[in-house]
Amino acid sequence: MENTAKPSNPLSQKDFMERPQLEALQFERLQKIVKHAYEHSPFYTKAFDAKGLKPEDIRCLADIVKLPFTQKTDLRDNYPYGLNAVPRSEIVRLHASSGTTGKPIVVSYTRGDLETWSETAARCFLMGGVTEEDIAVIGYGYSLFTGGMGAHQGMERVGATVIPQGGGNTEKLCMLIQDLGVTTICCTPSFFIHLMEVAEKLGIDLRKSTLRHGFFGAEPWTDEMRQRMEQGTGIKTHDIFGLSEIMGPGVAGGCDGRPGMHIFEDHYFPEIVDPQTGEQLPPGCEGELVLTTLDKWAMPLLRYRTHDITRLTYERCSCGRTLVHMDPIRRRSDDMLIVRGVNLFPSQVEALLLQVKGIVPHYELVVTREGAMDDLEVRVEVTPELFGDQVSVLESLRKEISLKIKSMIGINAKITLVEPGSIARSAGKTKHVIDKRQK
Ligand code: DLL
Repeated sequence: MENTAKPSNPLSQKDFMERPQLEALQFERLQKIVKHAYEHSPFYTKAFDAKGLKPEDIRCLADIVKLPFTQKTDLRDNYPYGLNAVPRSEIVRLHASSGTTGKPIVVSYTRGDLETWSETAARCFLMGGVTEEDIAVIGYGYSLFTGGMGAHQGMERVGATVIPQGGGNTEKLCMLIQDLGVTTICCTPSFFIHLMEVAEKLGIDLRKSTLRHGFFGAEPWTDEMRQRMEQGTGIKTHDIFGLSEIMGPGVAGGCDGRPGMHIFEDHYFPEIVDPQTGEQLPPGCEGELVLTTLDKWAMPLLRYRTHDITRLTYERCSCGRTLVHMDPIRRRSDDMLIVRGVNLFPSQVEALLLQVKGIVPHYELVVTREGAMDDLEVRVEVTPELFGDQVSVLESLRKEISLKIKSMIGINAKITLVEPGSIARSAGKTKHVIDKRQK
């Protein structure tokens, strides 16, 4: 049965707009942002001119298909500020995420953009039932990564009491949950399962704790993980989705109705396209999610190819929301790996390896899952001269690579130096990734 009762919080009421009203708002915002991008970002001026397109050519929402796509490579090629459409003085925050090679991609926000971001993150938490009575611990990293700050702002906007713990430090987190009466946790799903294991070892029964909600995202997770988390702790789990390029966590969030999430379409306009041809697909078809930021002023992104594979449905949800529903995201159309919530591309590791003397460009990344935590092993060949060298030389080489990966990508990887010629060669596309995690 459909739930028609709208929540009292004015922010959440935006989730229930009738579709004609929502679409009118989307169109009004689309026209404004397209004009803004064209007039203020040389990147878009060039891209529009190349297509012979003017902002006035966007006469209805369906005209969005006339706009050029944007890609991660556009951000990389125009690093760091090339897509910006406001003067630097209006930018109040920068974050960054993994690029496909050495440099990260940088994203900029105006004060208004941060407002929008906290609004949609807050709507996500409100959808999950968080109120100002809640005490929320943030277990996403506070860094260039958008997870920590994004969840923090959203929780503050709801009015919950926020504990900015950040990633890691599991034992301390267990203590905080117990001592401070934490009711809500935001972290990656794999980290939460790790937390459950640590709590058990410490003799802490999370079922008897005050914890009642968890908002998990930044990486794919399965129904089996959901069941394990809910049964093991008695909490209610909620999915939260987002990406740095578009904003950060809170582009979409899960309701109680069914698996998957609602996209906050009044700010982020979604399409599904065929990943091969780029052709827009009708509602209900599985394909690549493409997002347009309708009112992000510092760095507008038009038709951004997320590479996330999903499906959208527009029927009103059993929770009563009119917002489009997106299936849980379980896979991507590119080779980006997410290991412990950290994004990484094989090409990025390759670029780092090639900076190291004595390394040859034959490598593979082996991802495994021990319990709930992902592990990354980088197996890489060394030159024949080095391979015959002393153990201490090889050991310092291993350390050098490990440090580079830790500092540039932010992940502790096991480095295995292997004999020259031992990594399989291929005549076609080389397979650099062996992902042994269960899908
Ligand atoms: O992961 C933002 C975020 C932080 C979302 C905290 C949720 C919670 P990026 O580092 O730019 O941003 O990575 C974005 O992560 O394109 C998806 O492939 C994946 N992803 C994010 N949330 C989910 C989710 C943050 N709930 C990339 N389910 C995206 C599956 C997710 N995949």
